Amino acid sequence: MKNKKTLLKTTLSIALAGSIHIAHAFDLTGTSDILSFDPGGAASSYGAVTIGSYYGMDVNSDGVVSSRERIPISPGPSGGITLGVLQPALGSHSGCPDGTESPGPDMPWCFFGNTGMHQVTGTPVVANADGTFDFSGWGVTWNGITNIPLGSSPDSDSGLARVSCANTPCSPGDVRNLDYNAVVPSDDPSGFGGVRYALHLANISQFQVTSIGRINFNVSGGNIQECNSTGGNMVSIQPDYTIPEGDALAGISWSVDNAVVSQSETLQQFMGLGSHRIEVSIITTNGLTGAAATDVLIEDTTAPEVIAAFIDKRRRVEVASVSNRAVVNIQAEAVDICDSNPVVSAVVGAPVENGDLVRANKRRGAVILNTSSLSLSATASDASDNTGSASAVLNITN
Ligand SMILES: [Ca+2]
Ligand SMILES: [Ca+2]
Repeated sequence: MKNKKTLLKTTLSIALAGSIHIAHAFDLTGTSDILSFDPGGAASSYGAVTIGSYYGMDVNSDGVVSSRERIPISPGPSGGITLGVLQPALGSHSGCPDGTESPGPDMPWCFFGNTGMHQVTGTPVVANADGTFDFSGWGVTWNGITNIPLGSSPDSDSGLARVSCANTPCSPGDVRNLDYNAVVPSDDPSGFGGVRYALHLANISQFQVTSIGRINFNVSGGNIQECNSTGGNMVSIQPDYTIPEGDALAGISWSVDNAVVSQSETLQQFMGLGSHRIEVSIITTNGLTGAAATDVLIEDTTAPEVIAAFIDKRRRVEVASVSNRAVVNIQAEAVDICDSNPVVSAVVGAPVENGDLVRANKRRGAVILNTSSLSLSATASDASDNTGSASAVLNITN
């Protein structure tokens, strides 16, 4: 018996030596890819467990693994589940644990008076890219039965373990727990065929979640857009991202030019002329986080619309020709889509000859000049230095 145990331990160490690093959406900190967990909180081998890690069997077949159906577990000699390698447990037997066992992911426990241990055979536990863990190789050795496979269930997430935050809402530093459900195969020799099984690993502390992946932006009007109202544009930005199945959006925060402006899923923000840095950060219920940034440029490339006209002072209509001694008003104004107050300048000119006489009367707003026509030229510029112009001619008849 002594020799057999030594041989089995040797086999186990070879399997562990083949450890491969699995890089996925989840990063593991520390020196090894071991999924550690807190030990269960009840001392009795079969009793109520309310804290820590446990497994449970729905032995009364009411569809629920109640607290009274839970058995606390604690990490095995390797510190927990070693990712990427098989982790067989050897030496299960009748009667409760006696120290002769070679444990795998967890220490031996006593279930219905007999010793059992969890193990990973056939397929190693690995972290999937979508944030789940592959538990299809999960199982138990109990009461001398080599393996009771617990790698599947009739549920849609058969063979998949899920990670969730201990608290709601989740924060990036929150404690993570792992939950896994399976059903004992109906033809299992243990006598527990068809019984539901649940695993809860509390505080998988070496385990850190990372990004939900790439976030894209749908910017109304595009990342470079023409100013379409006074001072800037109202911009709507919809983030485009993917959250793993079984997870949900828990929080979102938008900042524009380093100031937090919104916690709505869609950003609605007025942005003035110029370039703006838009940043979004997202956290899911399970604690996955994501962040991304984009730039939006609001520019004004449109010149002001300029109106230049001679207006008959009495009739208030634009005129192109007036008789001698008529009085007209100068109209020289501009409107701009983006700039509410474009700068306008205008000049009036007239064809003259050498020796012509000009009599000015500034106080009365009058110039007496012998000419047959006047020309008005107006220019306007907006805040972005776009310039528009217009002109008008007034003919003077006798
Ligand atoms: Ca039950
Ligand atoms: Ca403009």
